[in-house]
Amino acid sequence: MKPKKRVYVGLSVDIIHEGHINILKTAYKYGDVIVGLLTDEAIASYKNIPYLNYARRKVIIENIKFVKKVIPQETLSYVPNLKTIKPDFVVHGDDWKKGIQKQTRKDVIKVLKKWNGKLIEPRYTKNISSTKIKNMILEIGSSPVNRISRLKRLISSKKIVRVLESHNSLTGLIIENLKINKNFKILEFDGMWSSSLTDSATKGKPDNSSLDFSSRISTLNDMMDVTTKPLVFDADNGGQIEHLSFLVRSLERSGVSAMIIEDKVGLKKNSLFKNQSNTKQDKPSIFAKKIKKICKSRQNNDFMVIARIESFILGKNLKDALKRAEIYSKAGADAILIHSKEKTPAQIFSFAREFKKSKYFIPMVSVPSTYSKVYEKDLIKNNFKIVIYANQLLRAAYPSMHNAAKKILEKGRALEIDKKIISIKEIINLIKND
Ligand code: SPV
Ligand code: MG
Repeated sequence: MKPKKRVYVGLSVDIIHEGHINILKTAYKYGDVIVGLLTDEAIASYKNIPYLNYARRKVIIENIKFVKKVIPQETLSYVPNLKTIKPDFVVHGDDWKKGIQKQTRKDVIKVLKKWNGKLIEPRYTKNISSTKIKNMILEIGSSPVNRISRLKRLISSKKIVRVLESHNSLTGLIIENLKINKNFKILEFDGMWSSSLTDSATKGKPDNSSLDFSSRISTLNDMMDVTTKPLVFDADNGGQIEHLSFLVRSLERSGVSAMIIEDKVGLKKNSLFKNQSNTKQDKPSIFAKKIKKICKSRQNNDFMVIARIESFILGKNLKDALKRAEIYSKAGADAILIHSKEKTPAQIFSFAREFKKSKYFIPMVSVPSTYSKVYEKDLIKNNFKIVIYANQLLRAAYPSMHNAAKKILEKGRALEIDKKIISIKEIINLIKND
């Protein structure tokens, strides 16, 4: 008996639908179907991570009668798996002729030629895709539990998790919906940062904790109502240790994925202020107690506590920062934010180099406000896992609003500013109402 032909199908299948079944059924007609199931990391390299993790997706695909075997496809490119398997056929819907997968398709055709393999492209099942179904589900609402865990999953599957400051629902929606295509990849922000600085400024108050946590949580809930992405909460120094468990409970209930606490005491001052006199750093052992308290209070282990080290802000040295990082990590912190107000990332990179060698190493977070020239690719090279763009949306909005107000005063009418601002039609249609 002639051995059966080998058919390769690359799939992500987050949510299985009739389009996938159609592809697998077609593939089955040509021989034994080997599914190269894209790993979470492979998917994260070009779009948002899947709802279901690799292990769960694998169980689903393995149990489809048309499938002989499931193997991991660890890259977006099919080439490494194809070279190993040398299939007689590759089956893929014809939708990849256009758009971001165009290049992947070309590479498949090229490599198949080497052993006379053939590409079969059944007509794409119209009006259905995992992304479409996912968006429909997301619109119905995402549960706080799902949302809390999402940040940890992003950290384990992405090279770097991109977080942008959000100070109200509208900025939350920008972060939620903005997607751009660049180099055959879909780029988007992974989550929101609820910043004490921009939340306070939006309410006309200084960033010195004059905005209490109930007000901060109220803004937070507004944002959570209309978005689904994870949120990282700036909790200043966390307040009194005796009150921390209540704060953790409120944040978890709202679906927050991580809280960041900074190791400063006394009247709070924003870290980017030049003059930090009268600002003191907490004793590492006392701050460690706060971390432990948060770990003990949380109900969901995926709710992360991130310890923010202010040594560099207060003029202390690398040794002090490193000593603290180890103590905080030992106390149970899930990640370390090493803060700096230098113009270059040299300071945080020197910390990263040393901390990486420590047995207490945990993921690192960067906030490139003053060293904004740093590229994400360099943060990745230096082992940073989260980047927080901490204030840019408010800084973008304020000058634009100020200028509009000024122009109306200057001209005695609004016409001159009309061309520079969103139209009435657009603003009416900005928020969906169905
Ligand atoms: C914030 O955005 O409120 C922060 C970061 O805590 S910083 O402004 O740099 O202190
Ligand atoms: Mg802050």
